[in-house]
Amino acid sequence: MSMSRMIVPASTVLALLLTSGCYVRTYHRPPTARVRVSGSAQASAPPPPSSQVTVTAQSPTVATGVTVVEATCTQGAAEECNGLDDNCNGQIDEGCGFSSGNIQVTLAWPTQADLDLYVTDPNGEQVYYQHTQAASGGRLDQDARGGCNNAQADNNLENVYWDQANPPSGAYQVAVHYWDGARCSTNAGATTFTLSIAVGGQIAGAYNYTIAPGQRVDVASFQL
Ligand SMILES: [Ca+2]
Ligand SMILES: [Ca+2]
Ligand SMILES: [Ca+2]
Repeated sequence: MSMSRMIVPASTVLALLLTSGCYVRTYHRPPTARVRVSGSAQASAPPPPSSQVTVTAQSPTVATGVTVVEATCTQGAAEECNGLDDNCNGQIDEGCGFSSGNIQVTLAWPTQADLDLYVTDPNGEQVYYQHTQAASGGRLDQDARGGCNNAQADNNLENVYWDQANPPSGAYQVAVHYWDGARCSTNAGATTFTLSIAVGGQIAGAYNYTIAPGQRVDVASFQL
């Protein structure tokens, strides 16, 4: 819509209003104030969520023996609780009771072994089952199969995430350990796990590795 405008000096407006008996309230808008424009025709798209704005990662470095899983996701597919992003939305196993965020590292495995996920942040602070909250914002959802605990809804997934807008920059290291403190864990024998890393709403890497009881493997590291 367009309108023609006529510029009238403020003093003239004031004089007219005073003579007509109207009360005039004036205020000044700061020169930097923003004006909100409504209407759908020219409305711009809403900004993306903060989880997808600024954070990117260099391609993770992978340890010897770790197999890189090629992307197999399908848009619209059902998201299974398997340590992979099945529906290509950049979140791993959403709907399985775990949190996501600007960084998400998810470990899944198919046996009764007690595997443990360790993610070390750029400050050297390690997030794992005995230290589930880091000062940098890192969180571990649960210690799956902790001491062969079967009480959890899903006993074969561990998930570490940073859900703030800007996790600290620097190097992150991801490791997995096979707890061998009891036969209820080690009876499972060698176990092949799947681990995925998502950064800034995109999958940075997905991996497989066959781990033996008592072994610890530094799966991957990545840099923000
Ligand atoms: Ca997903
Ligand atoms: Ca999945
Ligand atoms: Ca565990």
